[in-house]
Amino acid sequence: DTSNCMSRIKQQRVLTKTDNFSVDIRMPGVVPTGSDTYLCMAFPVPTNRDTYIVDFIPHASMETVHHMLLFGCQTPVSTRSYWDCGSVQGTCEDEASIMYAWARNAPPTKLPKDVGFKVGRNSGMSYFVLQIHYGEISAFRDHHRDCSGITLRMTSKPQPFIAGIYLLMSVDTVILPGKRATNADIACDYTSYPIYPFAFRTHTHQLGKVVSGYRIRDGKWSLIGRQSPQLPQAFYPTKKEVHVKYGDTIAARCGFTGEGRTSKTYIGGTSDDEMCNFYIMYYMDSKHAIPYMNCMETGSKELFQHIPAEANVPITV
Ligand code: IYT
Ligand code: CU
Ligand code: CU
Repeated sequence: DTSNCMSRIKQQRVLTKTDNFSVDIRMPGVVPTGSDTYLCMAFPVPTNRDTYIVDFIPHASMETVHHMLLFGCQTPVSTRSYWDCGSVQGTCEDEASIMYAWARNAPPTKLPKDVGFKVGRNSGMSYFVLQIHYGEISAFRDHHRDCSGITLRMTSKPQPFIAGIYLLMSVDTVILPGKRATNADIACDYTSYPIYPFAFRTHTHQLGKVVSGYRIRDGKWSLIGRQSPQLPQAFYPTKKEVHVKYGDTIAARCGFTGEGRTSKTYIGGTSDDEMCNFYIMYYMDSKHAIPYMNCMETGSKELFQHIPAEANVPITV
């Protein structure tokens, strides 16, 4: 019957329209109190139902913002309008998952078509937490207030592929003072459904020279990404298609130098400590998607004997 059919089309159109919406996450006009201030703000995910982030639109002033990170989690450290989240306070009480990174002078990566980050209170992601690292305080001499942030383009339409993050991190690296080169190695067997990496991000503090991530299949090492952690720590697009499937190994190495230090450097939260992180942003078939995975194992010496030489070559910036 025509009227019925027309109303169905109409309804669908309305649905498609309201399926898409935007969420604006902006600092509430802040003035950092010193150089290198980290400010965070929490924003409740606006719906209980599953929704998908399909695009990120950054709004950041180059002069004031050094970097921005967006996390998802269950319980932010605070729900005040904003808080100081430098090394001590942090972002979330529970585990935070990184979803987006903007860094000065780095082009931000787009999600591929049909790929979305799944959020919503039912999927264990109740809050967005925006972290902004403000650089030089001198940029605020004119007493302006900062409203930098990110607009999320969202949809309630289920996406064929779910975006996720695989984080490799070292927990026990010690860098000896004066020693020219120390490696932090991380490796885990991959035992889940296929993931399709499309971007990667490296993170260390001052002593990191190069971070490389690989898939190992039948003894062959394939590069997922290699970057200097001294360059803007954004997500960079992968250059080659390297899929990861059940039975593969995922591995990463961070190259550090202990030169210029007079005491041992450990993994930790301050800028005098170090970190070794390799983040893989991937998509996965939504049928069996796992949005976050991590690897904290050191891998065997024998395995890392076969790492490509490039992983030991510092990237000069
Ligand atoms: C000890 C360490 O390496 N911390 C890293 C990795 C990390 C990230 C997240 C650890 C946890 C997380 O929930 I997300 I537990 C670290 O803190 N990395 C920083 C940011 O916190 C994301 C970075 O810039 O990569
Ligand atoms: Cu920064
Ligand atoms: Cu760190």
